[in-house]
Parts: sequence; C-alpha cells; structure tokens
Amino acid sequence: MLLLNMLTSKYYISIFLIMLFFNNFSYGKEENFNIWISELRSEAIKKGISENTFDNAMNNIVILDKVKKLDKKQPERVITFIDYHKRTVNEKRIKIGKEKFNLHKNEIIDIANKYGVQARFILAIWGIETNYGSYTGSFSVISSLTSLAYNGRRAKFFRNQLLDALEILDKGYIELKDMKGSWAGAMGQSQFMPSSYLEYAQDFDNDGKKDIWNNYGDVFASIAFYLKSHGWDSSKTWGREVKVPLNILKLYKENYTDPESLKYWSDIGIKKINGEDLPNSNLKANLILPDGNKGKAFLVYKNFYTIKKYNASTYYALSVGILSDRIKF
Ligand SMILES: [Ca+2]
Repeated sequence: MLLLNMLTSKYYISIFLIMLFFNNFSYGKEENFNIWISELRSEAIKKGISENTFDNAMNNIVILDKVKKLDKKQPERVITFIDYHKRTVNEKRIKIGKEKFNLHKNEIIDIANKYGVQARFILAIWGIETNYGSYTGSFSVISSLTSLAYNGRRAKFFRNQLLDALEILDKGYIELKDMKGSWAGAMGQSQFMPSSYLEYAQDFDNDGKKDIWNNYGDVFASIAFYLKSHGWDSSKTWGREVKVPLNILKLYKENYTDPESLKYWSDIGIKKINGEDLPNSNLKANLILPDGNKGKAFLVYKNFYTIKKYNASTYYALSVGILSDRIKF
C-alpha cells in the first residue's frame, strides 16, 4: 500500500483499468504488474520523461493477448525463398512502385541526392515494409510494447523500446492517439522501432514533426538516412542473381560464403543470369544460396548487408534488392 500511496489518484484509476484487462490474473500477479509499472514510471522520470506524458500514455494501456500470442507463435513451416519472393516481389507491387515513383518524383530525387541513396532502394524498402504505406499497423504502440515488455520473451528489449516510445511522445513528435504500429511496435510507413526512430527519423519538410506516419518526405528521408548511417554506398548496387555451374553448387552446402572478388567467382564459372561473363572486377561479393544448392543463386555486395541492418532477414534483403531492380527507372 505504501507504494500505491505514492501514486496520484489519476494513477490509481489507470491501474484499476489495467487490472480489468487481466482476466485470469491472480491478486499476486496484479500486484507484480503494479510494481512493474511504478518502477517503469520512476525510470522514465529519471530519464527526463515528464510525469504527465507517462501518466497520459499509460493511463489507457491495454495488455494485448493477441500481441503476446503473436510473439510466441512459431512459424508453421519454414518458407522457401522462392515462396517468399513470390509474395513480396509480385507484378502488382512492381507496377505500384513505378507509379509511386512518378507520383513523388521530385521529392524522392531530392532526398536520394541529399542522403546519397538511390531512389529505387528507398521505394523498395517502403514497398516491402508497408506496401508503400498502405498497411502500417493499427496497434497502439504503447499497448503493444507494454504487453511485450511485461514478462515477454524479449522483455528487456521491449522495455527499452517502451521507454523510447515514451520519449518520442514527450518530445511531441507524434500525438499518443496517432502512435500506431505493428504488433511488435514497428511504427509508421518506414516501420521504425522507437529506438531507430529517435536515432534516424528525419524532419525533411522542417515542420518540427518527424512524421513517418503521414508525411512522404519524412518517410523517404528517414529510410534514406537509416541506410546511409549504416554504410550505404550509392556508387554501388546491392548484388545480382547469377548462374552457378552444378559442380560448383555442390561445393556449397552452406548458404553463405566468404567474400571473394567478382573475378574469382567468374574464374570458377559463375555467370550473369543471362549467361554473359561477370565483370572482371575486384569488387568483393558473397555467394548466397537462399534455398541451398537447389534454388536461386546471388552474388551480393556490401550494400546488401546494409539492407540487412534494416531487417536482418536474408530473404528480406534479397527481395528489396530484386524489387529495386524491377522498379528501376
Ligand atoms: Ca516533418
């Protein structure tokens, strides 16, 4: 009770509301949750987040069972790259990518030049993350992150993300009611986690808001700045699909290799997908066989690993690269 006495009456109400959402919570669990929230509150205030921001944000949180279930869900089967690729780089998405480029041409070219990231890669990430901003997630970021931070599988990570989300609200970059995202707290059209938002989100139109939810300039600039900050080299591309002779394929039981020069790969018989010779270059490339030695093969450059900094999945990074080639203008 001593702990509760320290809290404001408004805060009592919020704790009461939170308790309502725990259907099968025993008294001990409720008490644990209340202690957890009050510790979080102290930590947030110590970090400079105002009491007002914290109480407003946490006043209406809902512990989302759906989020907890999604976090626990194991993939039903391992999807092949070919299946993933069909889903993520289909003709419709390529066509819309070209249309979106024409629609936002001036802005996206300005941003590409300013940040040093080719426009087609900004478009491809936008296209694969949120289908060009058409599905950005409708979960309350604060509720999702609280659900994951309290007793979740990756509680510490999500607790830090929750504190960062509170800082974003405290700085007034976005209103609480507009702070929506995926079930795991990835926000807006660029799907930034709160920590990435604080570090990389851009206010391209200088209106004082880093609005990755609704402002296209801010969305494109944020994606570009993220890539540039992780080592993007605009004089290079991401990689390419290649043809690998069978005898060479058999040597590669692993999906990943050490980097070698294009000349090296060419000398052992790897060709461009159209059968032409690879450039006789010292450019380092890794051979990637996402479906082992039975599927497509790719040689990838340094920028490929920068795309993986955006999302660590190899399938994702390959698809971003391929989509960027298909919407090339
Ligand atoms: Ca802005």
